[in-house]
Amino acid sequence: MKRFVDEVTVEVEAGHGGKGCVSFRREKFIPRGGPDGGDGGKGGDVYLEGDGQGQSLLDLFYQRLYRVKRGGNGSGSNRHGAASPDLVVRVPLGTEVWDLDRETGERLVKLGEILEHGRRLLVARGGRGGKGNAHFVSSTHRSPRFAQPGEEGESRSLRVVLKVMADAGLVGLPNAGKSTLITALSAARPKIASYPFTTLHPHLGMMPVDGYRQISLADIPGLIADAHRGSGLGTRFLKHVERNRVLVHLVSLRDRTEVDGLLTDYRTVMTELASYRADLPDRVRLVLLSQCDTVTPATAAELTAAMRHRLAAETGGEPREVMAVSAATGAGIEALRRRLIALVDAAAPAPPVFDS
Ligand SMILES: Nc1nc2c(ncn2[C@@H]2O[C@H](COP(=O)(O)OP(=O)(O)OP(=O)(O)O)[C@@H](O)[C@H]2O)c(=O)[nH]1
Ligand SMILES: [Mg+2]
Repeated sequence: MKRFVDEVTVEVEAGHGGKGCVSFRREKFIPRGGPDGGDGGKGGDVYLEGDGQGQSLLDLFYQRLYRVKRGGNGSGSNRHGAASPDLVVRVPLGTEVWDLDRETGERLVKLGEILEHGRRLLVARGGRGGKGNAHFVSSTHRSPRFAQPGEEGESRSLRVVLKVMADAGLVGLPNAGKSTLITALSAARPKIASYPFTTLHPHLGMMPVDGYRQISLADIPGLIADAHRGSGLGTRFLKHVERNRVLVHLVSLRDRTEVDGLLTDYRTVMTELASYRADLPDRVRLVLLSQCDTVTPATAAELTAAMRHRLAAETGGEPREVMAVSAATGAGIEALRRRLIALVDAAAPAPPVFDS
């Protein structure tokens, strides 16, 4: 994928309204026609619009200024100026928008967030057109020689922040096999390699469900101990976990013969999720023991059962679901696909994100 941008500041300037016109009817043989100056046209608005295909804010990184033309001026014979067209800037789902103080760069107020394809958020309103002198006739004022100028369009400095939004997010330590798995489930092609932190930013993939529907998956960069304090890729990417409805936690079986090692890996990531946001561990609906082809089938089965048992004892309540899969051989992948669909269907939408 091209460069990934998840935070950018842009300037938006809606169109000013066109000027109202001062004009008097001039017709042959009618010496003193009445006022007939038309109104100015409205200036165009600036909107951000959700684009379900969008993956990053790269376009906004390259174009930082969005300015709309002013509305057309009114003219004689009561002709109104044309409204100038609105400007629509497409952004990926999960984008939030803040109004910035131009002086200090501080965030003043959150203007909103865009979570649905096609949903528009007004970020700068165009000015109304000025009224032409035809509006100002009254019994005492038969021939007004004034008209309104157009109203100014709003102008703002915006901080635009993307928190990747997906039905299911894949989390785990570096090298757990998240990118390999999303490649097996979707057409996404993040880089895969045997060194940690291969994935440097989230990748979205679409897993087909049937002809009409797909489930979005997010491959999130590896998390390590103290990620919430900034270790590894740290908080930069933890924010991309927040908007996933379901989390799938990958724990690699590679070189494992006992359940304790798996539990250590598992807890490391769960602790980071909880430190970032207390309700994130609950969103982990599925623990995947990945790379199961690297151990014997008997070991894989044994460790899966042991992990299930230990996690059930740990939570004391609802047992966590545990499955073994191999993205390399395809073992367990079909079953995983079916479980993912069911889990996403059963999950509530992700709760509101932190304003960070
Ligand atoms: N044998 C086997 N190897 C796998 C499997 N899945 C991943 N691997 C290997 O494990 C290594 C890490 O895989 P990645 O998919 O890059 O791991 P990741 O979790 O995305 O890692 P980061 O991006 O660093 O967080 C690569 O060398 C993969 O080829 C599997 O199912 N079986
Ligand atoms: Mg990866």
